[in-house]
Amino acid sequence: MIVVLTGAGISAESGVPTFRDAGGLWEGHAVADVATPEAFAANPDLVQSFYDTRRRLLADVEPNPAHYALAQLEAAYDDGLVIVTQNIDDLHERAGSQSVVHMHGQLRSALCTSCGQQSPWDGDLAPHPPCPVCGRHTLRPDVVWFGEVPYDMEYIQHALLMCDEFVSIGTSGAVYPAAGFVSFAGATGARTLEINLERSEGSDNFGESRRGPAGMLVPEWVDEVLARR
Ligand code: BJW
Repeated sequence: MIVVLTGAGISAESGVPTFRDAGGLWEGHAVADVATPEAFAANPDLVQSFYDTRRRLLADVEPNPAHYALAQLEAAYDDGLVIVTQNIDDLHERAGSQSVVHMHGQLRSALCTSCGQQSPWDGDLAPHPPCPVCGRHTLRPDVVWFGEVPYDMEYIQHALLMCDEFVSIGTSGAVYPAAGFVSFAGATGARTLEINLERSEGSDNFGESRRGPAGMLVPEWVDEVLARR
């Protein structure tokens, strides 16, 4: 089985801004200033607006060759492929991938802080619409902020234990627990490969690192995997 971890870099060539590259600021705010429960408590309208803007951007972007190559691999690879994405966009699904775990949540979902219900959501949250389930005006973006526990960790840890190959694509390796997955998978004997535009904070932990744009390197890697079956 192969586990693929994706980060903001895989969606960069689709036009989705990354977090920590040059320009990775939103209206002058660093990600740490808008992606925390404390920021949301202090300035909910600012934080809702940050996510409303990104949700609207989804309508203007398309999957790129890296997303499509992973979907092609999943369809053709009999030994199993799990994509664990830190991204909250839906570009993997729109490319055709089915086995996708969104460990940091999803833009197209709202979470009610009163009743805990997750609801599919495509509109803005800044106007404080009511929760479709309990009616309270307490919806927040269904995303995982610093200090919160990522989604589906048990499932991810099991997949990491079982995999023969772990591939990380387009992530800076700056945020845990995702940054620790390579060590976890490597300790159980999995082959580990990093595909990233530049050297990342985690590069030294991988058996192999390839540098370049995901839109070029991921299709090449998928061709290699399919050729060696
Ligand atoms: C390209 C490219 C191209 C560009 N092609 N490549 C020490 C140890 C362990 C934990 C901690 C620790 N200290 C603090 C912590 C906790 C904290 C943490 O990690 N802090 C760090 C600052 C150190 N972590 C947490 O709080 C997490 N929760 C947690 O640990 O709970 C405890 C627990 C865990 C497990 C079980 C039980 C309990 C939660 C972290 C939540 C992160 N949330 C965000 C926001 C999500 C919503 C949103 O999208 O707004 O997630 S922050 C932001 O960073 C977002 C991203 O998913 C995440 C990672 O960013 P990513 O994807 O790596 O993007 P970039 O921009 O950093 O990098 C892009 C890369 O792509 C670059 O390298 C480019 O070069 C490359 N690139 N173009 C290929 N074309």
